[in-house]
Amino acid sequence: MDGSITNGSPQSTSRRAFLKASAATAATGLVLGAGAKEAKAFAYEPYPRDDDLETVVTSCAHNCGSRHMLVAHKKGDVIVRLSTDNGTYQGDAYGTDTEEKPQLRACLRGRSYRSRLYSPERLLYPMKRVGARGEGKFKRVTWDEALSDIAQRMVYLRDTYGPTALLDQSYAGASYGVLHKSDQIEGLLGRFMGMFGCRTSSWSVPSYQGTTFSSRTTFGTIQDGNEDDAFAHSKLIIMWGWNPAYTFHGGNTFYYMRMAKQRGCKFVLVDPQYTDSASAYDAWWIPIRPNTDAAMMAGMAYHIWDNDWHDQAFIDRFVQGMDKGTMPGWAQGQESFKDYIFGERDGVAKTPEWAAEICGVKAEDIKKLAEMYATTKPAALKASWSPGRNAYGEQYNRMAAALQSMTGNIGILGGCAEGVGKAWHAEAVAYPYDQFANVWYASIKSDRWAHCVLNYPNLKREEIGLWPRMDQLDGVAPNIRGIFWQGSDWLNQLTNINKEIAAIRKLDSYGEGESLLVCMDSTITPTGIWADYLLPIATHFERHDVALPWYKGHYYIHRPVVIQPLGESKTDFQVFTELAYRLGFGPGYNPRATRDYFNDPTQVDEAYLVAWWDNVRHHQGVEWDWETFKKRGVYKFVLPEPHVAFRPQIEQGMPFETPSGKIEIFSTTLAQTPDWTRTQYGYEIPAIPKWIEPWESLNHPKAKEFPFHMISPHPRWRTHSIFNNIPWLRETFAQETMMNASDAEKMGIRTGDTIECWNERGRVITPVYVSERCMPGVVVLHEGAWMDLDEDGVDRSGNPDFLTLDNPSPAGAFAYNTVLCNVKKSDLNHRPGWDKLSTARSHVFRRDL
Ligand SMILES: Nc1nc2c(c(=O)[nH]1)N[C@H]1C(S)=C(S)[C@@H](COP(=O)(O)OP(=O)(O)OC[C@H]3O[C@@H](n4cnc5c(=O)[nH]c(N)nc54)[C@H](O)[C@@H]3O)O[C@H]1N2
Ligand SMILES: Nc1nc2c(c(=O)[nH]1)N[C@H]1C(S)=C(S)[C@@H](COP(=O)(O)OP(=O)(O)OC[C@H]3O[C@@H](n4cnc5c(=O)[nH]c(N)nc54)[C@H](O)[C@@H]3O)O[C@H]1N2
Ligand code: SF4
Ligand SMILES: [Mo]
Repeated sequence: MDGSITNGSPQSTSRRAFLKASAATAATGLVLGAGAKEAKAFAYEPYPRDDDLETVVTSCAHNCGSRHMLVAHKKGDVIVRLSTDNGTYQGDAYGTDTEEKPQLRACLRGRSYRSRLYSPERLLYPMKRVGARGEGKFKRVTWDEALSDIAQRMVYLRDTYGPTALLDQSYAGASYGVLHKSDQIEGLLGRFMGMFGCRTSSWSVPSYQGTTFSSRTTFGTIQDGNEDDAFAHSKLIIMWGWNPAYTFHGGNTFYYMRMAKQRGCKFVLVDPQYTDSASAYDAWWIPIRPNTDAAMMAGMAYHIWDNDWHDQAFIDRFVQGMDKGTMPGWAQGQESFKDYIFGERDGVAKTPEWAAEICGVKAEDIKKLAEMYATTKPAALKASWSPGRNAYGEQYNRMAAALQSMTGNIGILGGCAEGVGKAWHAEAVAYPYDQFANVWYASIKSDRWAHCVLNYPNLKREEIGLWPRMDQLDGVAPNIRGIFWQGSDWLNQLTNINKEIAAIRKLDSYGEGESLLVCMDSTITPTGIWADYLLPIATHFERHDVALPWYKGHYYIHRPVVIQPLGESKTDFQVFTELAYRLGFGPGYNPRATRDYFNDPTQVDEAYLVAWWDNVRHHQGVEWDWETFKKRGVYKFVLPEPHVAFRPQIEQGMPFETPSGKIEIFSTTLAQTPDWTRTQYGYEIPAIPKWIEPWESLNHPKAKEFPFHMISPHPRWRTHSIFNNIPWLRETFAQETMMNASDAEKMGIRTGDTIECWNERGRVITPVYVSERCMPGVVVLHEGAWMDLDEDGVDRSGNPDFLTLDNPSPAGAFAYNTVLCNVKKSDLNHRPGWDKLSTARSHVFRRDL
């Protein structure tokens, strides 16, 4: 025992000895015959054999970057094993996996889902808070008690504080399904609160609000994506802040990128860290100072023009405002993009040398990349969302669109116009998506809610991105008194957590009954700990739905009720329907249901889904009926050619969905906005893409005090905060901060030490990983760790959102990656996750408090 703790070798010796012994036993068993146990050569004993199990096709449901098939193997009502697509489920031969119809094979998170489903953190009963908010003390109550009290308090808050008193913080926890949705626009909560007559909605998407703005401004749509198989046809792929080996982005991205590699495609990575995607494809790594991407791209544009490598015919035909000749008549004399790049107005030519000073990339490298991109056809500049999750992130994405346009890489196979990158169109909505969907009485920028609460009523509209309906343009700021978290762990995931906690304290100060916090989730979460009520929600294994692809992919996966809901959990739809009945609008909210829906949703859910499927058959030419789809479990469309965004515009001259019908590098809408204070942005946004200095970066004077730029990418082993409590996954990757070897050496820091990263907003503790894969001056810490504050206000889990800033970028981008901090060694313990604490938190489940 002692030996196995202090030193691994005795353990491994005994493991080897054990294996030897069991091999010997098995061998003897064969020889001995009668009397010994019959050898069936079954590896999984004592687990049930496949023949004893029922096999059910389903899929994951979260905001995880993709959508794959899971196959549940169950005995009775218990899932004993999960596997994934093996090619057979659509009726093909085992192993079928083609370029046109690839398998949808699950990642490590999906495959470990069983341990999340049955985790000790599962919420099984409605819980009511009995301690202070955030203390984590709850008692079990009945559904009736919880829902009566919630309904009563909702009415009181609405009637006392008006139709904006309740804040909708639903988010994409349950996304890319057709019936049980938790998003801000098509979600179940938005419709429920809208019909109730009290809702402040949260506009702006953490993922890519700056990118959305860019895609809409430039192309008039966020459907600017190709299907992933188009990557197989590129000759050059520039992964700009894109790491699909880690951060999933569509169905089978890596498979098609490998095909491209096999066909001779070259790869480049522009990123402060050297990623696994780069090493997989032997990419040329260009380390860049975080948040300076727009400057580097401007330098590339200069070099391309300077050498006449641009595609003038493409520009003249399809683009507005790229140069003087393509400025619209009404804007003659205004600054075009080329004017800006050559410094005609500001006297600053955006040369590669100018850019090199800002972004830390050598001018020769900027030139070399510009040449590669402009002279290799077709080339995919995949400008991912992360560098846009920054102060002025919208400028980076618009600048990328300018490069994609000037090289004529839009609308052609092997090129790339992404952006947001939504590709093939999925029929997305099943439940009644009618005039009551997404009704709001005020809308604020999502991560300014704490600012709104803390400063109410002394707020300027632009401070919180307040966006009342047009007829209420002079509306006042909402007096937020309640929050519903549904499918979101937003207290843990939005920016500047300490400020959010201060906002909750302010709600506390209003007194008992004067505010309401409700968290609907399938597990206890760091957010839930702060709620007054925890409502246990059935997972996607426990309710009926259909899975949609995440941004890319052309298939539908059936998602049956695989097992009965654990404990007393109910679906979100059941809960809102029952609450709606209590509040007087049940039949309107869920027209197909009666009140018995709370007891049994089976028939009603089926009816919604059948209606949806009929729509799919009608619009998308699917030959299968609903029963066949249910039997097979998956329907994969085979497209006649890879889907490429804007092909019809380029090949057939269809107009783009912009005001001018062209790709708008010079934006009609932005140029014609007379008063920025009357938009939800509040601040001026230039009509052409420009480099704008972010409010924190390594070039900022503040870097003297806080010399490290922290970026917080998405973890391979989690979906944001989901799966943080799964020990299997934490065995694969650890929450740690990566820093550069020369920085670490100067500070006497070595791999495995514990460090503190801090700035004026917060402090976090993690182990450190010292590596050359991270450029000097940068630290990398993945988002999504379950916050765990100690009594001194230090977060021991290593959640970067204690350090992020909630200031909005003008177009609404969350500035998650605009963070300066400092680093030092620490004696404090890192606490990797709550499973270590689950006994400490087990009072959550106690009935008798
Ligand atoms: N495994 C996994 N996959 C996911 C998710 C998940 O939680 N886990 N979440 C999904 C969701 S909701 C989203 S929004 C997407 C996010 O997708 P992305 O935004 O593409 O992903 P990130 O992981 O944030 O960042 C990708 C890369 O950008 C780099 N980067 C960060 N800042 C900068 C910068 O300023 N400049 C440059 N050039 N590079 C920078 C990071 O080092 C990282 O390698 O991922 C989706 N996929
Ligand atoms: N520092 C930093 N922070 C970031 C980011 C970053 O890059 N850096 N990225 C941001 C991005 S892009 C995103 S998208 C956000 C994600 O932020 P969140 O959406 O808050 O993150 P998740 O961890 O996915 O939380 C979803 C929650 O929904 C619950 N859930 C799942 N299914 C259901 C359901 O059917 N019903 C209900 N009621 N609940 C359900 C899950 O259990 C989970 O607790 O994080 C953001 N935070
Ligand atoms: S990428 Fe998402 S859908 Fe696919 S297996 Fe992983 S968690 Fe599930
Ligand atoms: Mo996201």
